[in-house]
This record gives sequence, C-alpha cells and structure tokens, in this order.
Amino acid sequence: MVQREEKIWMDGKFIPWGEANVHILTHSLHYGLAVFEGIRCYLCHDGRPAVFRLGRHVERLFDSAQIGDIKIPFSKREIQEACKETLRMNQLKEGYIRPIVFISDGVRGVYPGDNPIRVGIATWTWGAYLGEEALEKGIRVKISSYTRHHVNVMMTKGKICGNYVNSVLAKREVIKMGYDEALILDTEGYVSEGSGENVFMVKNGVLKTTPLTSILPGITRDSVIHIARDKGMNLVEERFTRDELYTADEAFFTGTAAEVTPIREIDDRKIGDGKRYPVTREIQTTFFDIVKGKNPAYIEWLDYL
Ligand code: PPE
Repeated sequence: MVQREEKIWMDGKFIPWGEANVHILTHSLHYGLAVFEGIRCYLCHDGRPAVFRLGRHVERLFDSAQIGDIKIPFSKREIQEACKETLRMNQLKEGYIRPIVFISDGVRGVYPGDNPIRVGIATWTWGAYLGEEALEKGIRVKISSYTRHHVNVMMTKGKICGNYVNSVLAKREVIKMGYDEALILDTEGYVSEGSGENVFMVKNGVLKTTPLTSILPGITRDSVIHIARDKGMNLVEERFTRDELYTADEAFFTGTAAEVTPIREIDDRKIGDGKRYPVTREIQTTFFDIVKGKNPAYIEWLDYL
C-alpha cells in the first residue's frame, strides 16, 4: 500500500520515505502523547484534486495540541500548505493525508521537559476504509466489551495517539469475532462512537447522532449535519442507548477514512430490512458529490491543489 519512493514532510523539509524514522527513546512512543489528523483529497469531476475541509482539519490538529499542551512549531497556514505540498510532491491526486505532531527524545521519564516537538506529514492512497463492499452493502457491527474513555481520564475531544489504544483493542476484539467494526459505549452505557468513526441513526425520518460531550468532534459528522439540515431533514444531537439503535430504521458511520458507511447489522440484529438505506443513501450520495466538487453550494469546503 505504501510506496517506498514516496517523500515524507518532516519538520519543514521533504525526506525520502525510508529516512522518516525516529529514535527509540522518542517520548511519544513511550507515553502516547502525540496528536494527529486524517484528511482526504479527492479527484474532482473536473480532473482537479481537492482536499476536503483542510482548514478545519488543521484547526482540529491545533486544538488537539492545545488539549495535550503541545506547542506546534509551525503556523496553521504552514501546515495547510505542507499538506498540499506533500500531495503534489508524491503526485497524488487522490489519497489520505496524515499529519502527526509528537514529542521527541531528550529527557527521560514521564515529564517531557523541553523535548523538541516534531511534525511529520505522510500521504498515501487509501481506498474504502471498511472494504469495497461496505459503502454499498453496509457493515456488520458489534458493541465492544471495552468502554470508551471517561472525559477526565483521556481527553476525548483531542485526536491524541494514546486515546487510540482503546480503539485498537475494541477493533481487534470484534474483528476476531468476525465483525467489521466496533461500536463503543461511554462510561454511562450510552452509545459513543466507533473505533474510528462517529455514528448516526435514523428512526421515523428523524436523524440522531451522539452529542459532542465525550466524542471526537468528527468533521464528517459536522458535514453530514450540515447536509441533513440543508435538506430540511430533522436532526437531533442526543444521547441514545444500544437498544434504541437495535430498533432504528437505519444507522451509519461517518469518518474521513470511513466516509459515510451504512451499518447493516448490530450485534447480529438486522437494522431495518438490512438492505435498503434510503436516508443514508441520500446523504452518502450528496457527500460524495460534495467531495468531488459536483455541488457548488459546498464548494468552500474544497481546497483545490
Ligand atoms: N471518532 C474517532 C475515534 C475517529 O478516530 C474518527 C476519525 C472519527 C470519529 C471521525 O472523525 P472525522 O474523520 O473528522 O470525520 N478516524 C480517523 C482515523 C482512522 C484510522 O484508522 O487511522 C480517520 O477517519 O481519518
């Protein structure tokens, strides 16, 4: 998947893929405090590549850093430009951008002192996150036995590397059992998010998604909320339980990697008839039209290369 001839942007300059290494005593590697983003660039219908909501993603990177008390040694503008430059450098017209900010080596132990903050940006080609069929047919989801973070244990609004240990455990657990993705409940037992996605349900024409209280403020989630409201759909941000989800007419995941993925089954229960997702489909189609530059009303979400 990753091509070795690719270049990586590292601390302000391009270096070959094979040289983008870090020292074994990198603080973030030991203790998990680092922040990252996941951004997609799409090849638009007119042949021009465009990055989807780049400004918002870079803002969230800085928010995550603020939450983690990490000072990024570049401006937002510089990071935005670097993301685009990395795509150009690797001649990618469509793909995924992964900026990461981490605490380098220096003093040992939990306290990071003044260890240098380093920034890397990689790009790669990434197809459908949950498999080619997922976007069409929907996926089988299992509620994880792991609980999502308590808001005063991990900082849930930051895209912080260490937070993802919970995601990896949850995802591995359900994949081993033969499911496609994990859905994780919060410390009070309400639905929170997937291992790498936000979640929506549809019941009697009303769309419902979890409030932002204890989840990652997903940019795809925000885009879907805009799309649904612009279509005049009724949408609420409200907590819900797993049994409410079992009886939904439709459910879907949103994420940069996962895009808009229908959920066909949860805990072996078919959602709706398990086949048709009229509301999900309408939102998914509109979403793909927007990211591919086909919808002039949302053109300000696109940053052409
Ligand atoms: N919740 C979590 C926990 C999460 O990781 C993501 C993105 C989202 C919600 C959706 O956020 P947004 O991408 O802004 O709509 N997960 C990223 C990482 C996936 C990975 O495997 O790595 C992503 O989709 O890029």
